[in-house]
Amino acid sequence: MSDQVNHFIGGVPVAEGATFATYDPVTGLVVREVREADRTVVDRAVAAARSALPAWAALPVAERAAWMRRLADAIEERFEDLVAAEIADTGKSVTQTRTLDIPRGAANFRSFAEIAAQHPENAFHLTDVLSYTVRKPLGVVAVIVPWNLPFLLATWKLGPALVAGNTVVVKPSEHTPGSVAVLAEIAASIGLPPGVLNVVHGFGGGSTGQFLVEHPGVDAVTFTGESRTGSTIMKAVADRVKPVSFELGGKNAGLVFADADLDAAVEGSVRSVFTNGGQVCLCTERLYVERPVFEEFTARLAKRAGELRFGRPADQDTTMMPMISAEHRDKVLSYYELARGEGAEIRAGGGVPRFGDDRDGGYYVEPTVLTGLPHDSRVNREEIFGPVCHVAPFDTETEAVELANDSEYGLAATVWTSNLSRAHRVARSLEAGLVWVNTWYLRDLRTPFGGVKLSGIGREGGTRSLDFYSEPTTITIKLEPGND
Ligand code: NAD
Ligand code: 6OD
Repeated sequence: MSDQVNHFIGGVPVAEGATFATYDPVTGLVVREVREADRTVVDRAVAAARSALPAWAALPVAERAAWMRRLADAIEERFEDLVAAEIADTGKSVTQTRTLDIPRGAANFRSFAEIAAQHPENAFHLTDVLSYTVRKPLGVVAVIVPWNLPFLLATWKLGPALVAGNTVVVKPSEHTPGSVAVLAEIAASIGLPPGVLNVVHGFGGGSTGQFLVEHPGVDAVTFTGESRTGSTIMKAVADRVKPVSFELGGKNAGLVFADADLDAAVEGSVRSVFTNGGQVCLCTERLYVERPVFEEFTARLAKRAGELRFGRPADQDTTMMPMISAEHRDKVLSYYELARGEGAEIRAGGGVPRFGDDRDGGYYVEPTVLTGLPHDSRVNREEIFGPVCHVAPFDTETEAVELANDSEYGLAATVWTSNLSRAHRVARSLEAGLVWVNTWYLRDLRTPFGGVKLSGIGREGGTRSLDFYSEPTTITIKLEPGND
């Protein structure tokens, strides 16, 4: 793709609007110039989606599913372009990008093609009454996504929205326009009907994102991002009572019991705390460890944190990536300072790595392990979204569950134990949409995905996604008795 990112409306690139720069998190240097969609451009995108809607919605689901498979195939053909675009915007390691971010894009389209094709309509029969439901698309759906897993999260919503018969206008994060811009090229190259998938670029509040969600021609909003932004969007669409699906922030707990396989718990926690630089909504930021193993676990986690490798994205053994922006790096560092101020013991990290090369202009922070903070400290309450966790001891199972649940968020949790009954009992007691036992971020795309409390509204995943992206109409027929 070129260094200039344009919108994609009605099947063609649109080079309109002021431009803004994006920056390479590895070096802080400019990556590309991006067009910012103003209200006029957003109008055009919504109009294109609206005009494509009747024909797309009228296609048999099997044909829309076939389009989803073609998109998946084409993603695999443009795999390396997508990997390059994602790395340029985020500074992710090539290893992660090749194994998680881009393959999940293809899997998202392929899975929802299968799920939609097998999704039955309901029918209910009483003696002389037959009721059944038919599903219709919502219409034009606005898809607004963040920067941490740009391609994975956009396609996670596009797959089900499109296969359900909606047309979409997607707005990637202002930090990470590249991979969705390649997806637009892919859509054009396979001849996806113009207007079915439209892409507009720009910022959020006071810019493209706000213009899009407020637009009267948008029938529903599906959003992934910060809880505060979710709340703002909810207010913006309240007057029109638009359906919303929100996947929001987390302050996820991990519980490590003394009976756990400690090697697995340490390595699993290294993944759950530091993957993607801790910039995954599912990452663990609060670890509670049963007292007999607290010291050993914490020491081993801190040692492993210190061993993570700040290589270049292209190096196969890179395991630590930069923060997305200077602003986000400063936010994470402000929590490291706050932790010091609140009296934390810094068991690993706590600062900024120095490289002596161009990476000193990038947005790196050290992976950090903290102990010694009170449960109600801000560091333990607020989502930081960086490579950092606080570890605290607990004495009883009840206490562990209470500590984990004492949060405004409720997205994900991990439980490390070798006691099967405890695993079930604790998992059911946790106030979280997702609980992983002896693993982390293991996904089956057919399962409901989402959070409780400040972490979101609704569930996507499997048929739940199709339920959100469509409206059922119940048709009830009074049957004449004895006429059959
Ligand atoms: P963000 O809320 O700042 O931005 C997300 C998207 O919303 C961006 O495209 C942004 O431009 C847009 N936006 C911002 N303000 C808007 C407005 N007023 N109207 C319309 N659009 C607006 O989030 P972020 O910083 O990009 O992402 C990090 C956050 O996302 C973290 O809180 C993380 O936990 C959360 N997240 C949650 C999940 C999940 O599945 N629950 C997944 C990934 C990220
Ligand atoms: O794996 C997924 O489907 C998903 N929605 C992940 C979200 C990750 C948050 O950063």
